[in-house]
Amino acid sequence: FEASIPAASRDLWQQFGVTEFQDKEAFQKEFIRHVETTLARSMYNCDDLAAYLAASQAIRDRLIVAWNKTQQKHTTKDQKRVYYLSLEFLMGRAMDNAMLNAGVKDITKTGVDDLGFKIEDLLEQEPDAALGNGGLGRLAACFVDSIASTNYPGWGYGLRYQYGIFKQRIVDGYQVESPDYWLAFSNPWEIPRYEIAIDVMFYGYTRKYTNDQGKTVSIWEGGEQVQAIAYDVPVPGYDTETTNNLRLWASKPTREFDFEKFNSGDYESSVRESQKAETISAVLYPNDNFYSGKELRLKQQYFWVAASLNDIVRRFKKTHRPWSDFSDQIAIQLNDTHPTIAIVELQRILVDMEGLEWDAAWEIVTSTFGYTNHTVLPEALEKWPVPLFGNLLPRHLEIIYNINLFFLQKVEKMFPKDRDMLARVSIIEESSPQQVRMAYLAIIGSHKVNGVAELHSDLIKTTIFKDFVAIYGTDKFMNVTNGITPRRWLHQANPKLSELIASKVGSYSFLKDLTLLKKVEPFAKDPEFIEKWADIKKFNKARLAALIKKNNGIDVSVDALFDVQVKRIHEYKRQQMNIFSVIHRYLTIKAMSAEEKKDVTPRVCIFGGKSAPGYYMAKTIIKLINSVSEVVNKDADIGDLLKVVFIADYNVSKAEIICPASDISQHISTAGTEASGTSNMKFVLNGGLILGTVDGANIEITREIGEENIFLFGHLAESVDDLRHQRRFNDVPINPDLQKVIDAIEGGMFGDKDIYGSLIYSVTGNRDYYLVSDDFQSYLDAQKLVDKDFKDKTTWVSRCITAVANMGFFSSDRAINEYAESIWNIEPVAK
Ligand code: 73E
Repeated sequence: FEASIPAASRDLWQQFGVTEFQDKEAFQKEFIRHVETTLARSMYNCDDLAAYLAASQAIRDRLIVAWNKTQQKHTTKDQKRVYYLSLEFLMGRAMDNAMLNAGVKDITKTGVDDLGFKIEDLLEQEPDAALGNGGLGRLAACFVDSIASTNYPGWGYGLRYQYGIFKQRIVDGYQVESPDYWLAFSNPWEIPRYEIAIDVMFYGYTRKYTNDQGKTVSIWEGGEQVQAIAYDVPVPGYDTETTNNLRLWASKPTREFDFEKFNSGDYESSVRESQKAETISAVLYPNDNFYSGKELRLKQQYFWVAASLNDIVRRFKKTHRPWSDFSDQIAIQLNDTHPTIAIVELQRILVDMEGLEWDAAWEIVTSTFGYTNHTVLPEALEKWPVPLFGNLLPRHLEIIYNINLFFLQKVEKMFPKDRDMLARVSIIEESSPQQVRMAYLAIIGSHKVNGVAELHSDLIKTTIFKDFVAIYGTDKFMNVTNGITPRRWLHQANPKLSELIASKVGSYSFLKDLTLLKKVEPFAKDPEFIEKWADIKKFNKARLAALIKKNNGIDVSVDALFDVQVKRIHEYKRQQMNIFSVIHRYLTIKAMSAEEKKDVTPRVCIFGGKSAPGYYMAKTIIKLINSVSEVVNKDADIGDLLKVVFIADYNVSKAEIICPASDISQHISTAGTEASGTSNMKFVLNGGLILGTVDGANIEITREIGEENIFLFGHLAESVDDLRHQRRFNDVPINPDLQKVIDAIEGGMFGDKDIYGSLIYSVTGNRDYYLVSDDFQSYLDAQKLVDKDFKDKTTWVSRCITAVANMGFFSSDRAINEYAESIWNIEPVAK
């Protein structure tokens, strides 16, 4: 390496090399140094924000030292690595996690305490890194934590959005969005690498010419050019030296942007052009489980993919290995179809730039990529209009046509004369305009395709990808059930429960091997343990009650049953069914005598979640929840028997407060629609029970914790099509209890009924696509059972303990080990 220090000077470097602080005093020295130099403050003007920044700078230094060692080791060992390509990384806050994983939590806590600060106050200063929408982005965050914690050599690649997911406020019951400018006070958790700048092209045209060997080759002459600048976020593993990298790209104008315009005196328009470059990575698209075919989104995808692949290929070329070694050294995982263009980009690099033969290149490509599908919802599947695609990426479209040609030739041979089959599996959909089906391209260009929970992985094989199973056989399709990191979702979110568990396990080893939770199972019958467990739940409920008081001004009793549904607002997740059942409960209590009321289990119904800004129905559901909340909470007949709360701006940090505080959490998607769900895992791991449908990972959770410890209801996935058909073509009456609820809304009980017209129509009419009416009765029955069972406190807590004891399977460490063994073929790096 050219910039390497000459041997004669190296002793000095080693002597003065930076070391990681090991004790409180060393931390304090670093802290004060950062206050006084990095921040140019002093003990006379150091507020919580400055103290947070100084503490995080000290911890950051520590991470960087570990990061450097890890990267050097990985370079020397030169083992196969994985690159996880995700357009979303919903990381949340970094400081608490960094302290925990680096093992310096106590040092920093007492360290700042001596210096006049409370660690909790400093942690509160950090804005969430909210570079994701929901489950898909949070999964990527849990996965990079687990890859580091299990010592695999792996990097994440994503975009450094200047604006994360919008902030949500509730005004007059409606969602109002405002931008999330999370970088306002600088970001100590990233390292800008201005020297790693990669040119990325768009538009232009392709040209064929004959090269020296007489071969006809195609080249892409781009129009627009921008630069990708790398920002590295260290990802520390828990209780290990391994600190991996999350590389996020920011778009910048190229250095010599439009000199012609500049020189011809058109300065303003040349500056305007350059500003346009920065918009590429400016904002995260705020749609969850929904595809919107905007050109800027495709630009984001190509920008990020081109920069990442350029980086990966550059690193590979430094090893001077032959191209045939590529997939022995590199695995690339596609988090949904968002990075699918990477398949085409690698083929382009190998064929157009590096001169490989098509077949040799394609062999390398397909053995490098793996594709994870996260949804079967048709409205979420990416399809790009051919004209838009060909305009932005003309050479890539040509390559896709070639990939498709060779693929269809193969299919033709396997299924001669099956014209329908060819049309069905073609990457190009023959609509007008034609569309590029990204999921099909992803399957064809990968060696493994996986779903994210058993039911989901089965469903993709029998529905949306059925034909591809006929073509490739079943081996290519597999399941890796999602998981969550126990570091953030148990220890950080619920330190008291973690401590109680550690007292029985004997150590915190369960944070590295979650199956050790099994050791608390015998204590599910131990009265003393049950009491301690119950006290912790109460403490966590009080913590949430305080947040509710502060944010909503509502008083809730910690003795009530806390019933929580927090997740993106979506019709398929059925928050509408939940709020309808809350209305039903309200009407029922209203009709009770004083005597009857004594039997009611008091409940706090807690909702939270964002709607995509353009999703009218989801926004209507939010409005209804807030209107119901208004009416119910001030009704003197009801008192503490029922409270309804909508927590605004649900995000990772709030989830860390909410998950440990539930008695019941709801995961009630129409069967077959929620691919996995991961918050279901978080709630159970924190000692709450689930009220849910037979969908996604709920099924495997049931298998692990026992069906006596979960409240399941509703129709099964296999009946859904039939029920939809029935409703569409026959006169199926609407559930009578649901009808009463609708009458109440239409009677104006919750304000202007006209607001809810389309919402009501969506569950009546002859559609009810999400089977709200069909499932309503069994939902109410399950709710009743919950009310009854909650009265027996001891049995309830005992069930919670048993459930937690059996949650070991849902660690993201387990998921990562499965990916590593059966898809990536990588090994952990030895000490
Ligand atoms: O069931 C969840 C799953 O747990 C699924 O809906 C979600 O992914 C989680 C992690 O596997 C998901 N998000 C998206 N698709 N599936 C998505 C699609 C387009 C844009 C943004 C997110």
